[in-house]
Amino acid sequence: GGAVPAAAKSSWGPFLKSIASFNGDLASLTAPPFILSPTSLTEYSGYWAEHPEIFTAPAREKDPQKRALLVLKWFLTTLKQQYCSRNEKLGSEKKPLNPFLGELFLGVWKDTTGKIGETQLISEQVSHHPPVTAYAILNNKHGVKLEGYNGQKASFSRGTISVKQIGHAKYHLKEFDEDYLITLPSLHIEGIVYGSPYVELNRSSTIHSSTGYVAQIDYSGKGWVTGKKNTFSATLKKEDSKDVLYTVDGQWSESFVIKEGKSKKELETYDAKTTEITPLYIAPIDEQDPLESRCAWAKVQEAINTGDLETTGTEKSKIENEQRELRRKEKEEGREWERRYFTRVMEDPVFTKLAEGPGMVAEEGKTDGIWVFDEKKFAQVAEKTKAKARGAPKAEEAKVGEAAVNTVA
Ligand code: 0T9
Repeated sequence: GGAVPAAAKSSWGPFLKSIASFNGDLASLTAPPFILSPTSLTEYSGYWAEHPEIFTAPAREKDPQKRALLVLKWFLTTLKQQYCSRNEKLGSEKKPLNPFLGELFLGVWKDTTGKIGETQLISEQVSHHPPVTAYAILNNKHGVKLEGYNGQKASFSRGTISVKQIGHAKYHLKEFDEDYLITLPSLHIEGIVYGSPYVELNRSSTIHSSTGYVAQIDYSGKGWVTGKKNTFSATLKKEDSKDVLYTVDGQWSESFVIKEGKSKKELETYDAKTTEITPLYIAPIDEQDPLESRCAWAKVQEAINTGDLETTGTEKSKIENEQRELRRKEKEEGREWERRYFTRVMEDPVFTKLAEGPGMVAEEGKTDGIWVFDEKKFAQVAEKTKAKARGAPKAEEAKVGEAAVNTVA
C-alpha cells in the first residue's frame, strides 16, 4: 500500500476509471506520467537471453533427455527478467513505449568467459496495429537460435487487467537438428488499485520438443489465504508416457528446485536472486540506425526521465505523425512497409508439427499468420553492413546479397 506518490494521487483515480471502460487496446491507455516507462516494448525481447551461459547450455549436453531439462531450466530462468525486472528497477510495473512499425532493437551479449561466444539480439516491431514484436537471438558458436513473436490481447475485469499473449517462441539446436516450441503464459496485473502494479502469471504454458519431450509449467500466485507470489510447478515427461522424468518447483522470482521424477532426488537449486545477468551491449546512439529504438525515442526517453510532460507529449506526437504520414504514402503507392528481418508466413512446419501434443496450449499461434526470422534478409543486411564498412560502391553492394553469411539455419 501507499505506493502512489503523493503528487500523483490525483491522477490515479481518473486512470482507474478509464481502464474500467477500456477497449482492450493496451496502447490506447493514457496512463498517468509516474507509471510511464521510457523503455520501448521492442527491448523486452532481450529478456530471453540475459544469462547467455544458461541459454546455450543445452547445446553442450549430449543426452536428449537432459537437454530437454536444460531447455526447461533456461525458460524458467528467463521469467524473473521477463516479468519482474521493471518492479526491481523502477519500483513497479510500468507502461512501456508503444513501438512504431519497423522499430529495431539490436544488441549483443559479449562473451565474458571465452567459452560461450557472442549472442546476438535482433528485435523488430513487425506490426503496429495490433502491436506485434518479433525477435531472433543467435549464438553461432553453439548453434543456438531462438526466434519468436508476440502480441497481447487485453481485457479488464474485476479490478485487474488480464493479458493473453499471442505468439510463441521456437528454440533451435543446430547440432542436434532439434526444435522446441514454447508457448507463452497469459498474465494479469495485480496491485492496480494501490498504484503499484505487478505481473502474475496465469494457468500454464508448455514446451514441446521435436525429440518428444513435453514440459508443462503450472503457475499460481499469492491466492487468498496461503501461497506465495510467482509460484510454479513444472514437470517434464516423454509425450507418450505418464512417467514424470523431472519436476521443478518453486518461485520463478526467488528460487526453485529441480528433482528427478521417480527418486525425488534433488539435482539442483537455482537461485534467481543471486544469478547475475549479462548486460546487453547496444551501439552508441550516434552509430545507430535511425530506426533503432533508443535513437528514435531518445528525446521522448530523456523527457520521461526528467519528468518533462510537455516535451514527452510533443516528441511522441512527432513520431506518431511521421508514422501516419509514412502509412498514408504507402497506401497511396499501394505497397507495404518492408520488414527488415522477418517475414509473415501462413504455415510454419515446426509450429504445425509441435503445436499439437498432450497438454499443448498453442491454440492462438496461427492468428493472422506466423512471423518467422528471415535468414535471407538477415544475410543481406549483414552483407550491406560489411560493404558499407569497406566503403564498397553501390553496384557491388547489390550483387553480394545472395551469400549466406553467419547464419545458424
Ligand atoms: C513480452 C512481457 C510482455 C511483453 C509485456 C502487458 C504489458 C505489455 C506486455 C507480455 C515480454 O516477453 C514479456 C512482460 C510484461 C508485459 C507488460 C506488463 C504491463 O503492464 C504491460 C501493459 C501494456 C501495461 O503497461 C498496462 C499499464 C499498467 C502498468 C498500469 C496499470
